[in-house]
Formats: sequence, C-alpha cells, structure tokens
Amino acid sequence: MRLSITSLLAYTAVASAHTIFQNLRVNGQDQGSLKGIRAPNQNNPVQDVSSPDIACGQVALKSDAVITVPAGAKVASWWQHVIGGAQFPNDVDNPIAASHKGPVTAWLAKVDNAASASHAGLSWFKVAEDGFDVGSNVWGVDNMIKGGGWHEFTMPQCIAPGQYLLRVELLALHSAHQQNGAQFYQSCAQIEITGSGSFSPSETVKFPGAYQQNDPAILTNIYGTAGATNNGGKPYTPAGPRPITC
Ligand SMILES: [Cu+2]
Repeated sequence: MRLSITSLLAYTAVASAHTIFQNLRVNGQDQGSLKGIRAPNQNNPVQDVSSPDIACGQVALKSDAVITVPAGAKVASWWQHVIGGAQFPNDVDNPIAASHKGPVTAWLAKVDNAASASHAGLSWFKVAEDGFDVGSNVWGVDNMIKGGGWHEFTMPQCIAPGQYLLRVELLALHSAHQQNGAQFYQSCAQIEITGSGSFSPSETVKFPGAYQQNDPAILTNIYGTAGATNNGGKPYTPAGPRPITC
C-alpha cells in the first residue's frame, strides 16, 4: 500500500499514539490497575505548562488507596496506550509510539493525607530523572518501551517517612521544535514512605510554575541529520532542577 506523507500525517492525527501512567510497582510487586493512582481517563497530553493539569494530568480517575513505599525501594511506573493496556491487538503504539522520544522524571510532594490532599499548589522536588544518553542515543522513553511500559527508579533512601504524592512525568519531544509542541504525560501516585530518612528539600517548585514554555528542555529540536533522534549529538538536560541527592 502506498501512502503519501499527507495521508500518513492525517492517519497519525486520528490514531493518537499517546500513553497513560496507570500502575505502580514497588520492589517488583505490581500494585494493580489504577490502585493509588490519580490519572486521566484518556491519553491526550498536556501541552500548556501553565495549565493546572501539568501537576497530575487531567485527573479523571481516583483511588482511595495509599501505596506503601519503603525508602530505597525500586519503584516503577507503568505506561500503556490506553487504560488497561493496548488499544487493540498488535497495537504497535503500545506502550507509546516509538517516535515519542524524551525524558521520564519522578517528583515528590509532601502531603498530610495522600488519598485526599489536593494536588494543586504543592511543593515538589525531583527524585529521579532519565533524560538522554548521548553515547548510546537512548532516551528515557526508550527505556520505558524496552521495559514493556515499566520505567523504574530508586526511591532515595533519605526520604523522610510520611505521605507524599509521587508525580511521574513523561515528556515527548518529537514535536517540541514547535511552540507548545512538547507533550507532557503525567499521573500522580498516592504513597506512604516508610523508613528512617530525614531529608527535607532546601528547594521546591510548583506545578504549574516549574516550567516555562520556552525552556531549552521544552522548546527544543531533538533531530540530527536525516531525522536521527539523537539530539544532534548533544547532551540533553531535563527541565526543572536536578534530582535531590542523599
Ligand atoms: Cu502522542
């Protein structure tokens, strides 16, 4: 079958190749579909960094559960094309279209009650980021696809016990060379961190507030010669502050 570029683009626009963070895994244990997660019920990205939805996505699905996360645990977010998994059999855009290169970052905000706290106006700090490995041309999104939709990080050992929202953001940069072209996908998990840490962040940011539309990590061209998604061979630093260190 021959398809013109125009019809390919039209097709892409109809079959949106997006993603939703919908499960959390703690030390290898999948907590189950949407358990403890505030998530959108559709997979469209947020593209306006000043939208309240930049915090936890366009939240439509809520849970009463709070997930226990020991400090130092391996924590993974699970991303799928639609809620529950693939959109249809042999869905090549599950967990996300491979074109959607970009970083995956994880953030915490302290709350009194993770099940009921508003996700507006919180003070966030970054605990992990998986940006771009310039040597191997691997983006955070590539690691998520390789993991079958799972993207794992280590919860820093020093995080103080208590309830938090965990925000995991996947930023797709395939159209980020256009103003408002970067696609932000995020949900928030309701967690209780256990352990004996005492970390308190010296610097926090708000969502919205942390990002500007023209940040060099957000308004950016990731293409090198012949359309290579290698960021032109340059390093890439995700938006916002660097992750905390214990
Ligand atoms: Cu998309």
